[in-house]
Amino acid sequence: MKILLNPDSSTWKEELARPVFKTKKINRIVKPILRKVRRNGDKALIKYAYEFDHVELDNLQVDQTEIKEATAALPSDLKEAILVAKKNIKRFHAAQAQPELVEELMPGVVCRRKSVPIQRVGLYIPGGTAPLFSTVLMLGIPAKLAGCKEIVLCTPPNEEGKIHPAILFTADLIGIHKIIKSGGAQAIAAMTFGTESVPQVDKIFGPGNQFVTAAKQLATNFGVAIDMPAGPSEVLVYADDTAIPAFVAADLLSQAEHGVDSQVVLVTHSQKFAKKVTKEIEEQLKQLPRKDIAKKSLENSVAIVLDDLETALDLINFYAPEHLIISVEQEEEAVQGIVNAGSVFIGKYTPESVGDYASGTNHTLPTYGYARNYSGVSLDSFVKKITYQKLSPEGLKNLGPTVEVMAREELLEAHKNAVTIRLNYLKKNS
Ligand code: HSO
Ligand code: ZN
Repeated sequence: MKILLNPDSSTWKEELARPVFKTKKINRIVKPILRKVRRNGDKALIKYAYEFDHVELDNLQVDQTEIKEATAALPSDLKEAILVAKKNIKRFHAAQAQPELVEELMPGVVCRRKSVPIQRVGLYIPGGTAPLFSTVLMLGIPAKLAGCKEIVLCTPPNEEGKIHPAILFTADLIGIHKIIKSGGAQAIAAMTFGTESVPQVDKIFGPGNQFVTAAKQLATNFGVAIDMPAGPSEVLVYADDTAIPAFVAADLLSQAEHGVDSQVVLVTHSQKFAKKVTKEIEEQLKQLPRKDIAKKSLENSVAIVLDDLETALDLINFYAPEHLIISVEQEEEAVQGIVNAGSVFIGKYTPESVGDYASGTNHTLPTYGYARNYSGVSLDSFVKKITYQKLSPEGLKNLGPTVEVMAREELLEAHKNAVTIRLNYLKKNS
């Protein structure tokens, strides 16, 4: 990891550039997949499972015996851990529910706003090098709490046609019963258009590789919403001399091991501290099973030494990290100064991993600088808000003239008339 000393703010963009995606090339592969799934439904999914996952599937949907087998296969400490995580995530997300809003704005003019669940949602859970059953909790729990009517989960099978037992156990635990053995762009296509086995959905959630991300983006052309534009995992650690270099190194490595394109950044106030951390990284890296992945992503990563808190905050807000760890003496000042970040981890005893699994916050967060304008997934992501208004005769008398004047000025006579006709009626009949 290279160390930069007080880089001028004009160079931040370049020094902190995230890895670029070649979307054109990827879209060229993904578009025909979408087309074929739309046309051939399950048949296309089975064909792609053979081609990409190297498995011949008879059935796309996971059945009850597979769930039972998975539950039996799982060690009890893992089941207990999943239960603890579920409890925290459920409680924190349930607390996000907003009661219906009712306001009488003028006598007889009442407006309301209510959260209504998105009816059909699709959850994508990647398989591959790390089976992210924690993501089943992060997406499934708020979907259930929100009251989504139909929840479908797609995840790729292995070469034996099986899904990781922890994914099955977790899905079953939270009450998701439609689990489809399909991954990649084809799974996104299936949820976008619907197939014989996969229901069409209104919104698609979940992380994935570049093909999944591209397919999700294309799905939005067909009336499907997506959680957010996704990119590789990232963490920025802001630490001063009061932090423990070994902890900081461990946190940086925890995100570096996600994928070769992950990015980790250290912001600190002394070169000496930065050097201690890089030395620690080298030591800890040796022990990691995924050291090759972490090593690659460390090549995209940087330690930045800045003189003061103010500049550090400017840089952090400029970068807008998905995860931000703050381990500095002026902790509260730093926390208050943050305006762009997905989720913030405060103090030296709060590793980012706790948010990935079990603290209660959601781990589906905006990457790639989208923390400037997106929030992470929450209960809100699974609802939409409908507004209502009701006017009594008194209300229309109070508000009608205002609308008549405005409509007249916009030269929209029919709008004005919809009010006038009623006011005249009231005059005649009172
Ligand atoms: N850090 C990842 C989520 C995750 N980590 C799942 C471990 N499992 C993206 O925020
Ligand atoms: Zn993680």
